[in-house]
Amino acid sequence: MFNDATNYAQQVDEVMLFIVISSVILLLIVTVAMIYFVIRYNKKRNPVASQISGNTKLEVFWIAIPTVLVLFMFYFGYAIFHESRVVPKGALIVKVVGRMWEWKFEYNNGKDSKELYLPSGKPVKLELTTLDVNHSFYIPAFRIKEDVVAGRENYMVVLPQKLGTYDIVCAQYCGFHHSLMHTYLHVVSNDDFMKWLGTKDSLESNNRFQEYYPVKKLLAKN
Ligand SMILES: [Cu+2]
Repeated sequence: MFNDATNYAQQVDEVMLFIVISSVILLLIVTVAMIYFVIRYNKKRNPVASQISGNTKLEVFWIAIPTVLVLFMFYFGYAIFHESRVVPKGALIVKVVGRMWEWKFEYNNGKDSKELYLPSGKPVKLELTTLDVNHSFYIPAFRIKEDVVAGRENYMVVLPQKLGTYDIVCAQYCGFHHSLMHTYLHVVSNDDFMKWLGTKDSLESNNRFQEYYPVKKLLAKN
């Protein structure tokens, strides 16, 4: 379950596990108490109901425990969120452009690509924009997802630390071909990244943008 594709993927998994385990424990406690009360206080065993006016100690206990638990969940979640929002100095900046129904990545030397290439071990700021409707940029293996909102610039910070190819998907329903809005992230060594960045395989070689866009053309085809 745990993975170390980024600096915080493992932490996200740990928080998730913490939340799941504490929820399961609470569920068991509540369920067992419920079953106990149903049996212990049914009509046969307890024909006359007794009135209880309250129990301060018990009430403080069941307010304090969940409050502490929720604060813990918030703290761990926020700490990781914070990491994904603070842009470290010298971060590589890549522009991510969403569009019905695909992604485009622009590097500051003018190169653009349909698949995202990132060097391992270097912090990256992904600047998220859309040319049309709202999308959501999601890298499941990195445990990170950020809305790409029309008319607004959003961003995310990642530190890839394991070579490999990962899925990138759109996580916000954005129309007819939303499910096809998928591409790949290649985390490569720094040398390979520099080599790739220097080569020219531009959008012209891959015309899916034109194929799907504009929408009118697409609808006419069907
Ligand atoms: Cu989308």
